[in-house]
Amino acid sequence: MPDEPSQPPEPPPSTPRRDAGDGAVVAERQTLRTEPPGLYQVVLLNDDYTPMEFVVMVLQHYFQRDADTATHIMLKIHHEGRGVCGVYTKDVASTKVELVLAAARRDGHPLQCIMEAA
Ligand code: TYC
Repeated sequence: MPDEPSQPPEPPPSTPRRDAGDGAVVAERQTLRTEPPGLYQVVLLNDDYTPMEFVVMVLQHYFQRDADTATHIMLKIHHEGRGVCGVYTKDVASTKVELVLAAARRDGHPLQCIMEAA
């Protein structure tokens, strides 16, 4: 195999290039900005049929609340119509909503669980 001339590696095609004036083309350094992930609150809505014990179980099992905190949040939802269970990234919030709704439907409860931008 013939010796290859020692050339610097080509930048990837998407890298902006400019002529440095001496005929050489250099790759510009790009400042990469990554947006912080958006946060979403998972909210439970009140209804007249879902048992209080089931809502407390949901808050403990899916949102890692201790018994006292879960009861407090459940009563807040019961009296005010809605309550925040926790704040998560989009994928985590979406998964929690799906899991809570699946558990509620499995047990025959009409519990509503939604996510909204925090
Ligand atoms: N209001 C329900 C009852 O009296 C209890 C309840 C609380 C239901 C919170 C839903 O998200 C909820 N059994």
